[in-house]
Amino acid sequence: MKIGIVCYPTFGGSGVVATELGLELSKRGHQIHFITYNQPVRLELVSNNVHYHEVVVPEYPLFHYQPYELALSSKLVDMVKLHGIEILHVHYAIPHAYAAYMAKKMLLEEGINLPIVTTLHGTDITLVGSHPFYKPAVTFSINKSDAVTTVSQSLKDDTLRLFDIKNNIAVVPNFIDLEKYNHNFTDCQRGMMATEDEKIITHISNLRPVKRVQDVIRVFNNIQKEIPSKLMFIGEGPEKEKVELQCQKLGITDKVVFFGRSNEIDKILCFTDLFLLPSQTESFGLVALEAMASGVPVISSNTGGLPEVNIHGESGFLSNVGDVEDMTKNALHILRDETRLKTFKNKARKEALKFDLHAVVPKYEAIYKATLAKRSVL
Ligand code: GMT
Repeated sequence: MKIGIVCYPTFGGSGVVATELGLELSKRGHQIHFITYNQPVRLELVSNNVHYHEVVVPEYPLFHYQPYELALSSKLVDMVKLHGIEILHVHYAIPHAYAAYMAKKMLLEEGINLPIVTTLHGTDITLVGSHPFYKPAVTFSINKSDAVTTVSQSLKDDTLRLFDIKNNIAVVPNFIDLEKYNHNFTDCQRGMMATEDEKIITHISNLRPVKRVQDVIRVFNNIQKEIPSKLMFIGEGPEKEKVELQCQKLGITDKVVFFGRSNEIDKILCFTDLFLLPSQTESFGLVALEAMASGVPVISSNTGGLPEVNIHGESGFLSNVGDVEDMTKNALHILRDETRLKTFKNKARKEALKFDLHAVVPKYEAIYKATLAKRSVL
């Protein structure tokens, strides 16, 4: 199949999933066309089956807001015609599903029926999409998609609760390339980050308020009072300054390593003992799965799709949002006993196996095939 993929090219989970999906589909013989405003961060153009087409929005002084949707839908029309793209998979409803619908309408005028598959990722529904300013357009674009998927059952439930949806929604969970995270612990260069007796705790996110990064620091501060440890803090975002200040106030700056954005999270997870994800809301928590695939137990909140990924008492523990004391208690329970820590590490990896990309990617292929088949009888 010739498949167009529209996504955000940044470090966000939706862009990562879209990129990994495209790369795996290309290995399975499909021709993939990424159409977005920058080359996706995890995209290495090493295969002749993978193409990247940049959407350029020309600046014009009259526009207070540059019209990205317009540029994207025009680019989609051009690329579909030029490369014979048969199906379009858009990740994140805003504004991708909307732009895709416009492109579909324009192409219909030329006798081309382009099916649209929309994958909802989380904040496009739970935080942004349901805002009254966007809701009518988001509802419309979801209902006009030829197929709709969500990354967890929880996100499907939220979508049906928040919007008037006429379409079927299939749940296709996020997935992971387990091979990439199958490292030998002795190769990790752990010694560069911590001493023998220190435990390594990690948090990775885009440091937006929804990630509750101050809770990460509170939990870590409690842990390090009991057990010598270091915190690896990866990501950039609006809460970073507050976190730096919080660390100064608590006097733990020397125990926290700020990495900024990183493309090497597999290397960091390799030497990590415990992962913290206390988010306010999380439709899936791809980063928790990445940690688990590295054999790292997860202490997270029990919100959204997280309980579908992080299994309480198996791959880690779940606590109510904001319950720093419970998260601390659970973290210490895992870290205090070497045998228990090892058991949790093994179980985290075992739970991650359920999300192997070889099991999940065929589900998307099946959706493409069914959607294309439906189109031919229209
Ligand atoms: O988590 C983020 O801040 C990024 C965001 C995105 O849209 O890229 O992630 C969402 O999609 C990911 C991939 O499906 C999910 O794993 C995240 O849980 C989800 N984030 C939220 O729901 C807050």
